[in-house]
Amino acid sequence: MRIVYFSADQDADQWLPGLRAALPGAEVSLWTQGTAPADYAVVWKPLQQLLDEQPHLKALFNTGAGVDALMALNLSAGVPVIRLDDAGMAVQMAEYVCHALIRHFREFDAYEADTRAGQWTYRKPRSRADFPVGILGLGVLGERVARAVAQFDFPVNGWSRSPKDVPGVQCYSGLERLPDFLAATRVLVCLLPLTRDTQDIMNQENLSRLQSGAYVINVARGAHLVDEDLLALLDSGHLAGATLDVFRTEPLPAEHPFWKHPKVTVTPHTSARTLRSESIAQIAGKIVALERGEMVAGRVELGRGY
Ligand code: NDP
Ligand code: OXD
Repeated sequence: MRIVYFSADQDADQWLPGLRAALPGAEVSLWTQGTAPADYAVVWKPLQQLLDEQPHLKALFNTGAGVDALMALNLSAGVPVIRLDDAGMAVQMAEYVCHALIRHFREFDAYEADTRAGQWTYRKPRSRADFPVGILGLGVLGERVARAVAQFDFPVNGWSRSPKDVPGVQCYSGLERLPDFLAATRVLVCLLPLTRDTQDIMNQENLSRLQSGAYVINVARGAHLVDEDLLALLDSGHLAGATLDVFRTEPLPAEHPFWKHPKVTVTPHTSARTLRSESIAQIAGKIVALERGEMVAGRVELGRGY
């Protein structure tokens, strides 16, 4: 069996030996222009040329959860695309979102300022009931985050394309229920895939529907958020703040207003990193399963874009 690997950002020196160790019978090589046809490709943000030169793959594995970079290319309809399905990302996402939520809810930024000023100041406790958390996307990551947030007794809402039943979560589905979901939400978390239906979803109209003093946590993709609309609503006071991990242009350009905005926290697309050994183990397990003719989780539906 032949496997080719290509990544725009990951470290091939580590991935190639890892894949070889996990699949000892396979010939694993780095993809370069003109590489012989392979059975499987393992990729992150590949070049169109790789897809054009490898049109008969048994499967194309994406070494991330989001497949928007792949969807922007010309994929051959007959090649199954398989994405990472948790692989250690869900717990990272849960801790990142809970951290951002609790930091905001418990006013840690204000306490930090007091500490710097040498001031011993109590703030009135806030009620969790006044901070309902709404999660856009109740998939592998969104549902894990919803369960983690519910553990802290915040009211939790979730929004997905198809109807769901998640214990402890008020579930909404479909575009027609989006306004109700937003009106019931004070802390908005985005964990949607980036598709033509979800691009720009956090815009002026939708963000204005959130409860007053709302807080936004974007851990999905930068193009879900209309930057200028967020800034205008922060400045008007409708929004209290935002924690943003993903941006339209990454790295975030030095001149972008998010860097210096007092109500915005920026992190460098780090909320849930691809963990190499977990990801290699998952991909190798799926290759073995496919070779046996079995179904595997994480298959992308090309028509819907995720
Ligand atoms: P899933 O595919 O498991 O979940 C996606 C969820 O979004 C599903 O609940 C789906 O609904 C819902 N959804 C999709 N389209 C729509 C729509 N048009 N309207 C309403 N709901 C919709 O993905 P994951 O949870 O694994 O990952 C989510 C995203 O997180 C990734 O696509 C990626 O962009 C981002 N990500 C970011 C990382 C980071 O470091 N910042 C790391 C990893 C992922 P349904 O269940 O009905 O299909
Ligand atoms: C992913 C990511 O989609 O790292 O996995 O953003």
